[in-house]
Amino acid sequence: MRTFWVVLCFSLLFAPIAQAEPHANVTLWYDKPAADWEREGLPIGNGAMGAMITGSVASDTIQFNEKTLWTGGPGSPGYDMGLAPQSQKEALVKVQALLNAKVQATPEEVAAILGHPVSGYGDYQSFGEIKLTFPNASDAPKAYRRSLDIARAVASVTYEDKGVRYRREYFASCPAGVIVVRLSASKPGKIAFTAGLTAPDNRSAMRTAKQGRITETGALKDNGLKYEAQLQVTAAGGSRRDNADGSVTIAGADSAVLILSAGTNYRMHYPDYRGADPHAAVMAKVDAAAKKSYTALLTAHMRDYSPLFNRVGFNLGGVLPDKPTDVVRANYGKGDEPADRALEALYFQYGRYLLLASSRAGSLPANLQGVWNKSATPPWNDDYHVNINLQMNYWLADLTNLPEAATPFYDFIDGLVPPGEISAGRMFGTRGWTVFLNTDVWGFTGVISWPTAFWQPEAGAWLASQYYDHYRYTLDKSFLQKRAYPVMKGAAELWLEALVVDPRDGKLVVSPSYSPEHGPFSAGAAMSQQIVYELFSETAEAARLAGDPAFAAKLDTAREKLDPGLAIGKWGQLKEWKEDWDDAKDEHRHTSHLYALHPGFAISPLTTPALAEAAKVTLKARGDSTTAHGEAGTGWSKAWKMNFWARLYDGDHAHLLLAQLLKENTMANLWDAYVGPPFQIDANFGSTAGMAEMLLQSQSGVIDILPALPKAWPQGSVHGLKARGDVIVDIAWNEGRATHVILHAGHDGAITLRTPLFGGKFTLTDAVSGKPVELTGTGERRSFTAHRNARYQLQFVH
Ligand code: FUC
Repeated sequence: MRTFWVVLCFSLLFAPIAQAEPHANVTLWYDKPAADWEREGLPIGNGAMGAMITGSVASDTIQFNEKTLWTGGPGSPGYDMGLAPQSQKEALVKVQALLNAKVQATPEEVAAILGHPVSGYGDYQSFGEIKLTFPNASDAPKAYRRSLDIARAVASVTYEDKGVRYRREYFASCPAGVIVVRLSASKPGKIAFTAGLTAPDNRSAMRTAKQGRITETGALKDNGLKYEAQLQVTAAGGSRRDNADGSVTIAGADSAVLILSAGTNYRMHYPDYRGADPHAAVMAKVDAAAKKSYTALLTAHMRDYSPLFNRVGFNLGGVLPDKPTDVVRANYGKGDEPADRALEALYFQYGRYLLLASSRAGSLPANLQGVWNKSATPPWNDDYHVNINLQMNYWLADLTNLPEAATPFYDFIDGLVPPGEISAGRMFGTRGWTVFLNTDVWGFTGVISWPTAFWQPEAGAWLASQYYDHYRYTLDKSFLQKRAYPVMKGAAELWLEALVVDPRDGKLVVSPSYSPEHGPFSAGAAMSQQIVYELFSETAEAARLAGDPAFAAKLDTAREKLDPGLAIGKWGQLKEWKEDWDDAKDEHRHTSHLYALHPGFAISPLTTPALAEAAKVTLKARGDSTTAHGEAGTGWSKAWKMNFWARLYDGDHAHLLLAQLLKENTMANLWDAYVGPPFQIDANFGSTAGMAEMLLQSQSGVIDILPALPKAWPQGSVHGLKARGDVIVDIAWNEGRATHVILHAGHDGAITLRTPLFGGKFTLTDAVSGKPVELTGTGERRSFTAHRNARYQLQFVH
C-alpha cells in the first residue's frame, strides 16, 4: 500500500513535467540520441556558456563551452596583435604607387611590400564535457524522444526502460549563470549514475570531488589562461559518493540535479586581457544555484527567457507533422505545404532562440559558431570574421526585437577601439581606429595570413555603421552620444586621413582595396567605397545630433570628393571594381559590392531604380539560387542573398533562397552548414533577418508593410517586429494582402507608411479609442503624427 502511494505521488509530481511540451510548432524533436555532435546535437546556452544535448541512454555526454576560453593572445609566443613592429606607412605608399602604375596587383606582390608574419592568433576552445554513465540502463529503451522547446529554452530526453519512464531536462539559465540538468523517473529509487568532467589535453587539469561538488582547475598550455569549472551533483533520496578520481556516484535516488558553471581569468581589456582568478565567481554561481530548488531555477530561467522570445510571433498557417524534425527537414519542398510553412516559421524562431542562447549581456558576442564548439582547432578558429559574418550575426537583433542580445557586440567593438587605434597609426599613420578581416578575443587588429589577401580595412567602418542603425531603431540619444558617435567618429577619422586621390578621375578612394576574399588588389573597389561613403553620411548625421557640427562639415566636404562605388558595367551589372572587370560567369560567394543595397541604404528600387536593376543583374549572375553550387552556395552567402532580394522587393526570389538553404545547407538540428559541415551560425541569423525583411522594411524612412511577400506565403501573421523610428509592427495577411496592421509607437513624431499592395485603400484609427487618425499623402505613401505609447490600427478595404 505504501508503495502505491509513493508511486502515485511520484506520478503526480512527474505529470506536469511530462506534459510540459505544449509548444509543438516551436519544438525540435528526434526519436534517437544524437550520433553526431555537429549535425544532430541540440544546443542550449545562456550567452556566456553553451552546451550540446546528445542524450544517449547508457552514457550521456554533455559537451560545454564558455566564451572566454581561447588560446592565443598575451602569453602565447610572439603575440603582436597582428601588427608589424614599425610603421607601415611607407610600405603602404609604395603599394599605392604600384596600383597607380599597374591598376591591379596580386596578393603576393602586395605582401612582398606590406606583409609580415603573424603569430599567437587564437582558437576558441571546448571547455570540456560532463560525462554521465548509467549502470542500470539497457541498450534498447522504448519511446525515446529528445527535444528542444525553443519557447522555454529547455531540452529534454525521455524514454522507458524496464517499466520505468525516465526524464532528463537541460537548460542554461542566464540569471543564474549556470547550466542545469535534472534526472527523474516515474518510480522512486531508480536514478543511479556516475558524473564526471573531462577536458581536452591542451591544458593542465586538476579534478577533485567533495560533497558532490566536482571542481576542475587548470590553465591552457598555450597562453597560461586560467580556467575553472564546478559541477554540483545533488540527489533526492538514495546515496551519494565522492570518488577519488574526481567523479561523483549517485545510487538509488528518486531524482538528481546537476549544476554547472565555468569561467576563466580572461578580461576584455587591452593590452593584458587578464582579470581575476575565476574561482570565486564560478563558486559563487554554483553555490547560489545549489541553494535553490530545481523549480525555482527553472521558473527564474523562463521568466528571463520567455518574455524576450515571445515578443515576436510568426505564423504561416502551417502545422508541423507529428514526425521528428530531421524527417520534416528532409521532406521539405516535397509537397507537404503546411509542413514546409511550419518548418520555415520554426527556422525563423530558431534564429532568435540561437541569438538569445549565444549572446547575452556581460559576455563576448556570438562567434562563427555562436557559443558552441567542441574542437581545439575549430574551422576558421571559430573567431570573429568582420567582412560579413559577425555583422550578419546581429542583423536580426533590432529587427526581431532582441536588442538586449546585441549588448555583447557593442561591448566587443568598443573594446577593439584601443588596439584598433594602434593599428590605424601603425598601418596607415592616421588617427582613428580600424580592424581588418577578422579578429579574436585578444585585440587582434592586424592582417592575418599574408600573402593571402585578408586586407579589409573598411571593416571598422562597417561595424561602426551597425551602431548607428541601432540608434535609428531606438532613437536612443544617450546610446548615440555615448556609444555610437565615438566609435563612428574614430572610424571616420581614419578614412578622412587615409583616402587618396585616384589619378584616373581625381576622386577620393580607398587604396589598396580588396573586394572581400576575391580581389585583385586595386584602388577603390565598390564595397570599400560604399562603406566609407555610408560611414561619412551617417557620421555627419550623428555628429549634428551629438552637437559636433564642425566634424559633420569636414565629412560633408570629403564626401563630395569621394567615389561612391556605385557604377553600372558593360553587361548591366553593378561593378565590383572601379575597372569593368566583372565576369558574368563568376559565382564567387561574396557579393559585397551590393553592400549599398543591404545592409546599406544607398540602393533602393524606390530611389535608385537603375542601380536596383543593376544589382539584380549582378545577383542573377553571381549564383542565382537556381544555379548556386559550391562557392555561391555557402549558407551565409544564400542568407545574404535572401536579404538582397527582399530589399529588391522580390519575395519569390528571397523565398527560393530560403528553400535552398533549408534543402542544402541545413542539418538535422537546423543548424546552418557552410557547404555540408562545418556548422557556421551566420546563415541561421542572416536568414531569420531575411525573412523579417520580406515582411517589414524601414531603411528608407518609410515603414514598408509586406514589401517582399512570396507567393508561397499567401496567408500568415507576424507580431512584434521592429521598424526604425522605434515602432513595433504587427501584421496579418490573407491572399497575399495585408488585412490588419497594428503600429505601436515608441516616440512622438511623424510615421510614413508604404503599402504597395493595397491600392491606398485603408483607414487608420487609434487602436484604443477607435477614433480615426488623419492621414496625409497619396498613393503608396501616407503619413500621420504618432504619439508615444499609442497604438494605431490600419484596416484595409480590398
Ligand atoms: C568569410 C567567408 C568564408 C567563411 C569565413 C568564416 O571570410 O568568405 O566563406 O565563411 O568567413
